Amino acid sequence: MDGLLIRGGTVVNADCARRADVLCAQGVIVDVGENLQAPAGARVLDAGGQLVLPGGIDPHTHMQLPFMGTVAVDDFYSGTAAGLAGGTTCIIDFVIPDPKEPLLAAYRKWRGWAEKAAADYGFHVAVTWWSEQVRADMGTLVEQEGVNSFKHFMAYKNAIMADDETLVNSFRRALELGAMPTVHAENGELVFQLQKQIMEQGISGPEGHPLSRPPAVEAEAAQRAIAIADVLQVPLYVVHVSCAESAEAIARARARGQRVFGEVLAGHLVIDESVYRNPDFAAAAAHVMSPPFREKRHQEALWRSLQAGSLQTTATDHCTFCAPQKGAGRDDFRKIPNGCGGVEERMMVIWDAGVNTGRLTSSEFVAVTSANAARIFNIYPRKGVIAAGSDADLVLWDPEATRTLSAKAQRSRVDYNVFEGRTVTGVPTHTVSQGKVVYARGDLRAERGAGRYVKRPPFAPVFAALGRKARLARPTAVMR
Ligand code: URQ
Ligand code: ZN
Ligand code: ZN
Repeated sequence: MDGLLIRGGTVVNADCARRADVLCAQGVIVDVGENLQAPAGARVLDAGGQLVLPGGIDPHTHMQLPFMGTVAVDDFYSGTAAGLAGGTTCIIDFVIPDPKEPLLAAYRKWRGWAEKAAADYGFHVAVTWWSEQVRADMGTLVEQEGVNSFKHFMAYKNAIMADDETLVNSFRRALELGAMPTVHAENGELVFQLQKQIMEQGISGPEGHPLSRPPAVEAEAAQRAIAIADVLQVPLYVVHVSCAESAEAIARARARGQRVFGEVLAGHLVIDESVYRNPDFAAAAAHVMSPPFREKRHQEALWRSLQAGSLQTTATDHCTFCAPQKGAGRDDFRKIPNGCGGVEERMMVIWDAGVNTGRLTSSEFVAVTSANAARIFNIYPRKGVIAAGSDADLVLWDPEATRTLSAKAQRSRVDYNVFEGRTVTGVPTHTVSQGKVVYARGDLRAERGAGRYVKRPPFAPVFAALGRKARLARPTAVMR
């Protein structure tokens, strides 16, 4: 029998924490309760009083993304392996078609890349252009491929930016299909013009990056996406909310009863914009991502939004480029590939800065690192909870142990760590994926190709297939 009994821990779910053993078999949780017996042949893992958490879900990664003339160095194997070493057992990555590239062709390409994944994964599919074929492909992706979320980049003009025609058509189509539209909210035209203006002023280094993307550029797009979703009565998920203004816009919309969800990156919660003033180009360029790291005051607003429940998930936007790749922008910050790492460090950073400071309880930690992403993207209770019948994705968590985060120690292939030197208290000691111990006290046994593609069902399609008069109706699906 391939069973695993995790004994002597405290199980922490988003709704409650209790002393309980966990029995797993054939990759699923069979029983959760006190004094469980290990069947013959089962492995027994003594949790020794540690916490037992649902495996982390990172709803925002870009493994081996082709972007800005290069390719992210962490692929689906190395990136998911790094995640397992940090307690994350499932990622939701992105299929990003080039403009005019058929969505289904891009989807098949990404599916091929992801076959090497060491942990489970799903895909948001980006809608980067619009046509009747895009409309049809969205239907195929929802009805046949288990995609229930579609991404829209409101930034990256002349590349993957979605204009209002694409946004409105795609949001409407998502509503018909019972899928969630998501947005990267930055006004791409403002970024484009501010970048040009800043270069003309003679500022070409990484310090120009945050200057060209002030909070107002993000807040405008967030508010516009919220307004479009409100008119169309479709839910909305805003990725990497980085500033107080966007978080407040989401809170206002939710207070009006609009179904808007928000995500915050571990990096935006603890790293500020001073990193761009580092005189060392490589160190500053290493932190170039969008939206940029902000002034410290935004961090408190983001933490309070997480505490208040107006932001629901934490992610990393793990999209890693090494120094030689970042060097493409040595004389022009617009050419620095945007992206940073974090998939291994996310849960430790959120625990250390969130739970140890009293901002989050351990159950709220589970909510924002796992359960809420599972609920919003409709894979709960398969993922996001320790309960009979759920996937056996678990983390043994030692709240007293410490680890110093560094590029030297990390599993990612990238050559820097945005959390460099941060010593955290509260670390994963074991990660269990599909009922197997894949990480144990530094010993990572991530298996290439062991990850499974996770289909994510649509929420109840609001109205039947095309042909009926399209009515604007409130989604029937219950989305917490
Ligand atoms: O914008 C994104 O989310 C992708 C392209 C990763 N890069 C980044 O700077 N966030
Ligand atoms: Zn983005
Ligand atoms: Zn991203």
